[in-house]
Amino acid sequence: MQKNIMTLERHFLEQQRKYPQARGAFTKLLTEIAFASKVISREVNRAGLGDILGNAGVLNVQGEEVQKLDILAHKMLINIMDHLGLLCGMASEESENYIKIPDEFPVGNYVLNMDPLDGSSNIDVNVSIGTIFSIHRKVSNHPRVALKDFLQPGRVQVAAGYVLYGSSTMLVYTSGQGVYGFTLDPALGEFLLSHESIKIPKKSRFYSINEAYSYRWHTWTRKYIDYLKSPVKQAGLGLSLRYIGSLVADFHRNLLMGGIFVYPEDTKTPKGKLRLLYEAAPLAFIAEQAGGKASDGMQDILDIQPKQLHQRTPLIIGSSAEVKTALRFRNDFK
Ligand code: AHM
Ligand code: MG
Repeated sequence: MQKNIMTLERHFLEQQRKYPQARGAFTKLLTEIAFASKVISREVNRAGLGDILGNAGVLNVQGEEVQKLDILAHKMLINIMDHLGLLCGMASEESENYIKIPDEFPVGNYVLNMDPLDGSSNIDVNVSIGTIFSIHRKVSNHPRVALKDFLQPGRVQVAAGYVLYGSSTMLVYTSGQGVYGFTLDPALGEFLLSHESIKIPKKSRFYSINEAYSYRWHTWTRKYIDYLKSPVKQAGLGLSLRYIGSLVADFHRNLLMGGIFVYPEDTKTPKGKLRLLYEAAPLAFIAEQAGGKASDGMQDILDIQPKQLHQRTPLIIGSSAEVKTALRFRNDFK
């Protein structure tokens, strides 16, 4: 018998039935993020063409110049999300300050943190990139929105996810009831459930770190990576190195295949490079829901109380056992 085709909409309806806390507003919010990601996906797929048209001096249909994709993704998400009455504000990697909902629109009970298009070095060269998002409840008493609404630990996220624009477009999300992956069927324009209850494999196959920076690593990182490459470890596991330089793509591969991603603190970036609110925390939520682990070296990423919107953090994320081993090295060789 043919399997039921599970669209995102049907999945959300079923989730709503199972978990009454997944209310309509929340479902609508995720649905609109998915819609925005379809628009971004279309633009990403036409990126090369945009350049060709741009070079020919042609403007797009709105008569605007072709924009950089990350800015376009940022504007697209704001444009699709700001008037729905679901959000009270947004924070984006592309905006220094948080984004308020314009006065003419009502505010809702949720906050959206996002990296509209992550993997900037890969955007122009046709290599996988992604959108990362994180949703929190409004916590301040402010009638519209306050900084406090954004500076919440990852542990209280109500949902988080990413969209990977790769060989296909995939949306992976969690709302605390497991991790689900949907693949975009380009002909239907629908996300269809392709990965149910994703669990990160216990056995690691890959490690991901930018080895070019080894000259600036601290001792623990050098010792840990040496250990991963040692004959003893290799004999047991046969780990391979993969590093795309797009966090979403590196994380996604390790989530499905088993592995660890490390962007550590080092002499050039003492606090790491990646951003807590819209890169590390959402992926940490997914990692934990998939049975994995995420740490900054001292505590779980999800327990960090953010102090700034664009706060950076070291990130060690992936298969639980592998992350624990990395933490042992960090503890033993400070
Ligand atoms: P970005 O937000 O400017 O794209 O930077 C984040 C990206 C991540 O996707 C990736 O993991 C990391 O930067 C790669 O950095 P590096 O080139 O230093 O290894
Ligand atoms: Mg980014």
